[in-house]
Amino acid sequence: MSPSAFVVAANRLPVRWSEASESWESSPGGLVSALRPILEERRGTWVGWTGQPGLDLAPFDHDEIRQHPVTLDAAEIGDYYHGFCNATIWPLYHNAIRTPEYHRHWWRPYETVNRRFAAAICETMAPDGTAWVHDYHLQLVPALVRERHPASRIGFFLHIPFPPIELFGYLPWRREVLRGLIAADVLAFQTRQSVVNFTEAAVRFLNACPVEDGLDHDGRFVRLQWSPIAVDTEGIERLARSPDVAAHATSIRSRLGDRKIVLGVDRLDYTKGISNRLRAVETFFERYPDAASACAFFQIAVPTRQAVADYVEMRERVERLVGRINGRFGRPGMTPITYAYRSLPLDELVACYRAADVMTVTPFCDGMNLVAKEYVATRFDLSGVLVLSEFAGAAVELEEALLVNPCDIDWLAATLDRALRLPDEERGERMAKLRSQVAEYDVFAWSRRCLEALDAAALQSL
Ligand code: ADQ
Repeated sequence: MSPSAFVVAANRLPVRWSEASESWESSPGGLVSALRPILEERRGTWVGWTGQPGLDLAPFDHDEIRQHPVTLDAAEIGDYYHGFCNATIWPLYHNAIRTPEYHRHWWRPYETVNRRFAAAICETMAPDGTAWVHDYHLQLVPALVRERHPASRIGFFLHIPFPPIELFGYLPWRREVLRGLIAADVLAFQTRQSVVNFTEAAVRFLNACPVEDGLDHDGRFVRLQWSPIAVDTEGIERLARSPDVAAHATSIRSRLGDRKIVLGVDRLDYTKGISNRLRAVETFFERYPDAASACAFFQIAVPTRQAVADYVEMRERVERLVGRINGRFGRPGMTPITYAYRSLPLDELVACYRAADVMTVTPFCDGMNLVAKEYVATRFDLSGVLVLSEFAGAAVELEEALLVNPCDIDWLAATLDRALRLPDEERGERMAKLRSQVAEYDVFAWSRRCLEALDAAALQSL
């Protein structure tokens, strides 16, 4: 098989095995749609894990994208994925909201799996090809690919925040991680703050030298780039305008009693601030008489990392809170909070966005948060209000949202009241500005921005 000039590597392949149809199905998502044209044009390959333990498969084509599976066994899924990725790096990079755990027996499998990904990339990529590596699971990969294919171009995109040096410095393998990343040609982050944080860590722990737009390290230049990820704005708006979605949105509204609808949509993750949001809803119902009968709060929680005890406990806590609030404020035929613990197909999700008068996105810390941008993309009639945490990467661009501190329950409760009573004119003006932001800079603009920087790195090295 001829080598690929362009390889994308991420923890997961963009396909899932469906038991029902006994075939691979494309995973929905903006990243895949943004990369599809580039993968097709450059005859690219996607390297990633299938999501199933021990499954050892040869490369195959799906939906015109070459899939190159990487095998992980059950022990590696425990130590590399649930351990180092999601119990060390995830909490550490999200401001240590949970205490990160540092275990040598997790670090070694992380190294091993990163080596396996790098080997898979080198196997499939031409020696002068381009590899675009994604996220915190694969931070050692740039250096490992560079070792074997020194003439390749390597880009890395971090989907989550890069933490301040006071936190990153705790990582026992901080130098190894930095050396892994700094071997890229372009390192891209969701926010300028992450660029600053990475620069400080590389200067302190690797003696890298800041230069314009990047760093010099060991005689090499690495470009640091601020590249906030975005959504397929046009595609989402098209769906939002479709008659089926409109009919579904109307039926959601009528099933919720034709009250004002406040929506929350998140993976059930402790970074997302779901409990605080619910506590704010409770305070709102306490403080503003009739609020519980005038508005319905709808929380959709997507199952995630269900094997991890912390996530199981969080689910119980959230569900207890929902029960308590409904117990306090509900009446026969009127449930203040509707809660769904499941993943939805995109058209149903968009119908929920269309049904919502107010969208609440209140993470304690979030690389970007695509839900906020998706909601805005669906508001073609300029209706709707976005309540957004200052601590989501999206807040940098979506300044016209009603910004909140998710730890300030009183502020959050007061903002719910304000959002529901925002004068039409102000609401329309804010939404128009938000919409021009997501229209101008969509997921295709994002991938162009990242890949142009990588192509420029290729020219510089000629
Ligand atoms: P996530 O933490 O997963 O991503 P987010 O940016 O909100 O967070 O993306 C979630 C995606 O899942 C959205 O595209 C949304 O449509 C989808 N989704 C949400 N609820 C759903 C539901 N009930 N059913 C089906 N789909 C649902 C990480 C980082 C983020 C960063 C992204 C992309 O943590 O900060 O924005 O990567 O870089």
